[in-house]
Amino acid sequence: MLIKIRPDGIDLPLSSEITPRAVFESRRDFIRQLAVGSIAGTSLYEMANREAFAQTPGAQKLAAGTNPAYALMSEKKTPYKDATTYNNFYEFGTDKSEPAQNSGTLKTRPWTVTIDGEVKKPMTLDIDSLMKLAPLEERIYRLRCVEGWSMVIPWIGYSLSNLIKKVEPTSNARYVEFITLDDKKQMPGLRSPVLEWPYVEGLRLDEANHPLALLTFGMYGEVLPNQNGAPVRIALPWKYGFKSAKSIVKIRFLKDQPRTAWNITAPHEYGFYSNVNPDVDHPRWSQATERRIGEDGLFARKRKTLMFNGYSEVASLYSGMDLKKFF
Ligand SMILES: Nc1nc2c(c(=O)[nH]1)N[C@H]1C(S)=C(S)[C@@H](COP(=O)(O)O)O[C@H]1N2
Ligand SMILES: [Mo]
Repeated sequence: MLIKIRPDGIDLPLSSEITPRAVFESRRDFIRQLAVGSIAGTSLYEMANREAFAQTPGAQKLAAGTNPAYALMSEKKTPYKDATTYNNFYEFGTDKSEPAQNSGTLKTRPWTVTIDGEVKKPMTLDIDSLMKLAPLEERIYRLRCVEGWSMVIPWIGYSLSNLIKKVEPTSNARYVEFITLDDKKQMPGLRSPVLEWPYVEGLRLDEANHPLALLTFGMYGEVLPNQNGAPVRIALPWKYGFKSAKSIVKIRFLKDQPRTAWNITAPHEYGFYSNVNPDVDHPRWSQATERRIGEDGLFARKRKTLMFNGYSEVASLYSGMDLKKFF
């Protein structure tokens, strides 16, 4: 076994020398399928991501074309299985496996989202009307959790800016707050005081208007599974995962910076901005590298974490700001 050690100490096993059994078997299946001609209509790209397409039987499909301007095509998608069984959603328990096990009690229809505060046109929208407010598109984003792992997920939604335009923020609006459902009957985790409930998050208005900020209704070609934040969540690929609030019931426009769930719990560990930044360590661990979920195993290498999680187009939002101070 040859393992190249890079100067930065990150192990890079040569892919040609490592063929884990699962990969070997999936290649064999692939060849078998070629032989019986069952892959007609399936792109090579899909074949290369085949385990990312194994979805929940009976799940409601949600079709949307991929927007190539916002799709990481060069990275392998996280297998659907991992993205839906390794979750953070404390309203359903703090173990990674608990949201998938416990979120069956979440009732996602009927569901309304209220948008109010500093807007000229406050509104309460039924989830299905909200979903139709702008054309849905698929975007393949990296999601980097502050805990040091990442995934590559094909989300379905539209830029939050579409909704912001509809409600017409007043000149006082400088921040946007996202508020998650807070119902003990549906969310057993609310009985535990790990966080202050409801789960709240927030953005500066210009961050919320950045085209990357995705109001998200689906993933992997289907409506969001409950454990991933059904029926609507936000996806902010340049920020740590906890900024992307799930199961949103209220979006409020504010003059002042809102409090946020993790900042309330541990203010010196989690700031308001929480941009992915390999140069600012968490007080208890480094943020320099990350583990890609689905690549675990003896030879899985750690990836270097990129500034803004690789989304350098957001840098201008923070020009002139000391990102060590505003972490
Ligand atoms: N309401 C709510 N939203 C939440 C969380 C949560 O506990 N409650 N966890 C956050 C964290 S820490 C992460 S990493 C992402 C995980 O999203 P995923 O499970 O879809 O990958 O959701 C975020 N949104
Ligand atoms: Mo996270």
